[in-house]
Amino acid sequence: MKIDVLTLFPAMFAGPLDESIIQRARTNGALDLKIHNLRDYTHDRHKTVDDRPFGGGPGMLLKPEPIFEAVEALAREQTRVILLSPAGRKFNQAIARELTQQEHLLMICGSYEGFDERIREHLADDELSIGDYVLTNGALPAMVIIDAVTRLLPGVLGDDESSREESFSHELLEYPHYTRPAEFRGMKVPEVLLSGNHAEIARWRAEQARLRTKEKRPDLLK
Ligand code: 9D3
Repeated sequence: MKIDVLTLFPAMFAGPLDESIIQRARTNGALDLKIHNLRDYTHDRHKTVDDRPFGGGPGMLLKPEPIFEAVEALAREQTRVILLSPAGRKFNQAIARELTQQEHLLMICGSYEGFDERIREHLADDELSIGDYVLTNGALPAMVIIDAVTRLLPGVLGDDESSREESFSHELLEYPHYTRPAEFRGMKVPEVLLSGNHAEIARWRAEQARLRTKEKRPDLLK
């Protein structure tokens, strides 16, 4: 999958996507990620990306010209153009799975300044938020979505990670896990896990997953 990101803060992307599973996906070719500075699509001396709202009021807006030019330079026929903003539909695992079906994503990060509405109306195929809290810009949300989508791409997780993914994709919280030692500072691993009785262990785990979900995330059971 190819992902292009348009942002005012390209330096924020150095680090989080250069480690671990995402870095492996990039080196093995599953993910082709490019970060673009919105200011590179301006033409004036001051590299202006924003302006004051018509009709007055506080704050500034991202102006249409640099964003239209960037999308015209970066998007192709099969590109899904995604605006990141607090007003978008809320990102979740189902949307992550849906996005894995796209050949090319172009993610446009908002800043604390909103978008001129014509960007939303004429460029965006989709508008996403990562949750109901206020961030300073859309760079972290873009990285969150890239991380969630990339790990689902074919060949990115190893066989072991993939089968764990499948066995936990039935939308409950996980049961409690323990490793050695069987007793640590007086804290004991539940006896059933040491019993060797696999049917009983499976029953205990299923029960724990249900209890834990009911306690911490009752919304998942509805
Ligand atoms: C709260 C009123 N606004 C400020 C003038 C709107 C606003 C616009 C842009 C507030 C924050 C931002 C910056 N955030 C994002 O661009 C953003 C975001 C977020 O803040 N929370 C969750 N998901 C996302 S996706 C993009």
